[in-house]
Amino acid sequence: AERYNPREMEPHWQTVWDENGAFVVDNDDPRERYYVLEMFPYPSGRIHMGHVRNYAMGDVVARYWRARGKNVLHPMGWDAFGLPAENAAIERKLNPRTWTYQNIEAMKAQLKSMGLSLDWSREIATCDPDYYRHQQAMFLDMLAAGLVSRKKSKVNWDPVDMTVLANEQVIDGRGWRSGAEVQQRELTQWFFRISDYAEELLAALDGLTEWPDKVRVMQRNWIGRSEGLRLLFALEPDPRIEAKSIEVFTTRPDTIFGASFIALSPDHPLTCTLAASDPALAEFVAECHRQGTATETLEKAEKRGHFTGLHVRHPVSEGETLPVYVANFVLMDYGTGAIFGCPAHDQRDLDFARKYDLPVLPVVLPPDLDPQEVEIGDEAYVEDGTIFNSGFLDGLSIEDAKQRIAGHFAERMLDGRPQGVVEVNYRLRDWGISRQRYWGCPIPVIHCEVCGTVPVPKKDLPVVLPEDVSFDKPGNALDHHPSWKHVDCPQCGAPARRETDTMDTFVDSSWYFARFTAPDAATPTVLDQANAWLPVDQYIGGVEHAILHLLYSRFFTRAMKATGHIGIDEPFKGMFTQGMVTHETYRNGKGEWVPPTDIVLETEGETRRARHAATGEAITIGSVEKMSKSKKNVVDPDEIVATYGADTARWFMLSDSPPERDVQWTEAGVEGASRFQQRIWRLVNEAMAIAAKEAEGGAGALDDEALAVRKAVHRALHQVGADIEGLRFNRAVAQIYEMTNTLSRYVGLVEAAPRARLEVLVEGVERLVQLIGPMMPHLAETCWQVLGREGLLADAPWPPVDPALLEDDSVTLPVQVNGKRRGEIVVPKGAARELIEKEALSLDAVARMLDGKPPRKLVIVPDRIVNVVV
Ligand code: ANZ
Ligand code: ZN
Repeated sequence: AERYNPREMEPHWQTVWDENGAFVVDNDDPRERYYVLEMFPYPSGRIHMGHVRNYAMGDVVARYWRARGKNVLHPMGWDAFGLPAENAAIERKLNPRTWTYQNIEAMKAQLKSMGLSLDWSREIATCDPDYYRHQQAMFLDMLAAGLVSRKKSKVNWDPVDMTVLANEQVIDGRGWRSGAEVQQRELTQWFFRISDYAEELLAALDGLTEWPDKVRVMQRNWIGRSEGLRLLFALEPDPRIEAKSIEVFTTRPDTIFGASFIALSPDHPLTCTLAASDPALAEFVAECHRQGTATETLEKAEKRGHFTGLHVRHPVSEGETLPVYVANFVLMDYGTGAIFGCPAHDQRDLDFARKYDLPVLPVVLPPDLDPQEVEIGDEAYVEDGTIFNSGFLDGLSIEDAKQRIAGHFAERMLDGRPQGVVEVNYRLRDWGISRQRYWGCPIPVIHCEVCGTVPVPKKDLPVVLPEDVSFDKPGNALDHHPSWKHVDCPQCGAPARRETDTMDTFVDSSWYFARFTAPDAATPTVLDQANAWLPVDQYIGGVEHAILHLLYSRFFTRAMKATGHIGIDEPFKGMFTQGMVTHETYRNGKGEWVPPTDIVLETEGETRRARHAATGEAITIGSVEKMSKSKKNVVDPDEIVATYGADTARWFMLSDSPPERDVQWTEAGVEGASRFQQRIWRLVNEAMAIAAKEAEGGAGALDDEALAVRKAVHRALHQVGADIEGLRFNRAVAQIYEMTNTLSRYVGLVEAAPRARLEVLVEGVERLVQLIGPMMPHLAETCWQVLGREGLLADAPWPPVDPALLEDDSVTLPVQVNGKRRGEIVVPKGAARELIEKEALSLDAVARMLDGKPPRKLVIVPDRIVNVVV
């Protein structure tokens, strides 16, 4: 046969599937439902290899369950709002909408060239008013239900880009794009009250048994529940202030005897009061603000403070006082914005104490040390131990000491209230969704001088983004628009102003999976349909979304439930996070990155060398890294599909490593995959050629060889199914390789053989074609035709496994002589005593010990063990 030509066959089948509506899903189909979803892409312009890997996996799952007779929903859409579109608008003078839709079109063509079994009739773009109108409607419902609030909060403000930045976008105190020093501003912002759900979001993690443990751990840490104590410290009188006490939040009240200072946040009210008359303190506070409040920055930054001149009374060590500092590492929006420092048992406190020469008193004794052996150097002791140096807490465990001290302070009064109150705290903050940006979903609210903030009446939705925008000025183009924001108040009719903030794009992706279940509905969801399809049976995406996107979606689903748009709590039943696609890196003599396409690799024994293809210059082979533009080690999916075809790319992506790990893209690997594709093609054609010739041959009994092949085929069927269900794609691929080897060997034996053998071969080849169907669907569909099967393979059911053929029918029996193991024999399962006896006694070791005499006794436990007594 001719070589298989993917360039011809792949587009052919894509058209056939399309024309047959092969993957269009009917909501009224009575079969059991299965919903598989890959995280939808941002329309950046081109798909990358990470997408290929992600969608190849999802497609295997979709095609498999489809063949298993389920009604499979496998949709695709576009996470289409966001900053890059605005940047393109500025740089290229393109309207963000035009840019976005051009990209969608280009990427859709790329996805289509991959042959994914997607229901394109349900395509969604989040920037489409038909999508975001429903988001606006739900926002209003959530606002009415008290799930949305508007409050003043500290934000990172980039004075050049004139926008709020997320903490993650502040790097070393500077805006990630502009490089400008970020300022702290108080802005009134819209928030989703996700923190109201902190406990529930935490507790429900236990039920997500089909999620990776690491993702659950990350969410747990992000929610960050801690049980602590609010504790009052009595202030020594000071003429500058009126306050009589400082309240701190601590999770380690057991270390109170080791306290050596108090630290206030730069934004603490007391700090503000003092700074008003203390220029040095005011300067310190300003410095802290320049540094920003991003967790990462804070962790790396040097711990610094400024002494206020105030002191508090030590709450347990009679007669002692503690100095009060303002410190850069204390946040205002956590706990009370004030802490007590115990340097011996907290690293930040220790760094701080060393710098300002404060006492370091250990109060937790490590399990295997004597008190006099304890010494704190540069490292705080944060492990478990027994309390010491602590008066009435001495000898208690940390947990017991916490209880005891909480009880102690609960009974004491200070400043008219109990000195200590137990409190549960969460790290999780409310979700600030206001963005001072054009290309996002408008927040459907109107500000009226008389009525305050007035929701846009639902009949006036959607609030549509204007298209005639200009990006000449930095900042929010919506705000600059000459007319858009000027409206009449829907309540009193007075001239009023539209909210010009748009929603964080994470809102858009927090419910798209629900919209897919009824993408054309006039309401955000159709309750019955959403409930029938959801939760998503298998969600697949990058681990980079393990926290925010997944947490927001879990919250939003609950908020949708509270407002009657859905009947479930958890959106994703099964979650899978795939590894990254990596590639070697290359550098030239000047240390510049060189793309793989410019390079020729040479192998000489163990050593590999690289040359520049055009100049011949020696190239250094560097480490294997995640594909990234900056290191130029990216491989373009389009080029791969054009050269090798989509099936080869898909196959290679699935074959080389476990799906949760990184996979290294190599040219040798793709070529291997491509060769395998041809090998299957040859095998199928060879088998059919023999079949055509031998069809007249006489029938015969199934001989041993044929039976062994049938067994191998059914074992592979069974295993590949189990591996796909368990998302062990690389193992499924390995099974298929093995099966192909078995069948290739068998082809030689079948020639001029009885008909029974031929049937086994044809069955085997047909099963092979079905097994590669989810992975290499185009090749499989072509082979299906060669096999002369009716209809599309895409519509064919998954082949059944004959359980009788799975049974292994030989057993290995250990053979003992006088209770000591001397060897083993392999016999058919349920073999007769005579056979076992004969085999056991003829073992060399046994024969030697018998020395020609018959055994005194022979114990045979069938299928288990043989014991010879001599
Ligand atoms: C005294 C102490 C002693 C603390 C010790 C720790 C170890 P988690 O577990 O993350 O909740 N803290 C409290 N409020 C803070 C704020 N606004 N900014 C920065 N740090 C703050 O952390 C709680 C601990 O972090 C608290 O317990 C407090 O320090 C600090 F050996 O109090 B601890
Ligand atoms: Zn009004």
